[in-house]
Amino acid sequence: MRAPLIVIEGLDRTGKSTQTAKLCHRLNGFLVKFPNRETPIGKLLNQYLTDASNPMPLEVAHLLFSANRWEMVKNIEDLLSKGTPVVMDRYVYSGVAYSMAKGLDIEWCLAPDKGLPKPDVTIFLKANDLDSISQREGFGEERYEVASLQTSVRNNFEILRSRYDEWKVIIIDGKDIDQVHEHIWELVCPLTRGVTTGLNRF
Ligand code: NYM
Ligand code: MG
Repeated sequence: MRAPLIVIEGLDRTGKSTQTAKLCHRLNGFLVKFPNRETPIGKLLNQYLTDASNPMPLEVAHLLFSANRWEMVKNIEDLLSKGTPVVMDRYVYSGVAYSMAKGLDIEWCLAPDKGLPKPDVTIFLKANDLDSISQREGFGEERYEVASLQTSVRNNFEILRSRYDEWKVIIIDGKDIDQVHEHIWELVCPLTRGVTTGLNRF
C-alpha cells in the first residue's frame, strides 16, 4: 500500500494554489509546487519567468522545467511509500502545454519527463471564460500571462486530456472556492484509503 499522487493542473490564475493548499490540508498530505522556485534550477526559472528581458532559448527553459521536476523525484517517491499523499500544483502537463504553445513539438516536450512518476489522478481546473481569468488580480505580471498564449495552452491541455486516462475536468466558471474544493474531494476521496498498485511512469 502506498499513498496517492494527485495533480491539479490549469491555466494561470484558475485557483490552483488555493485548491492544492486546501486539498493538502484535508488530506494531511505534502504539497509540491512546480516550478519549485527554491531549488538551484528553480532559481534560474524564477529569474526567467520574472524578467522579460532574459534571453533564455525556449528549449533550454523547457529542459530546466523538466529538470526541476527530476530534482524532486526522490523526495516524492519516499513520501508516497511512507504513506504521505502528495499533491502537486502543476506537473509534466504544464511543461508540455506551455512549451507547445510556444511552438515546440509534443513528443520532443514529453521526452525529458519520460520516467517520472505518473499521477493517480490529474484534475484539470478548466475556465471556459478566459476573459474573467485575465481580469484576476496579478494576471500579466509574469512571462506567459498573455491572453493569446493562454488560449493556446488551454487547447494543448485538451490534447493531453485525450491522451491520458487519469484526467478529470472541473469547470470552474460560476463556482466558488468551496464548491470547487468539494468537487475535487469527490474525485480524490476514493484514493484516500491508499493505492495497491505501484507507481506508473511517464
Ligand atoms: N510553466 C510551469 C511552464 O512553462 N512549464 C512548466 O513545466 C511548469 C511547471 O510557469 N505561467 C509555467 C506556467 C506558469 C509559470 O507557474 C509559473 P506558476 O504556477 O504561476 O508559479
Ligand atoms: Mg502563474
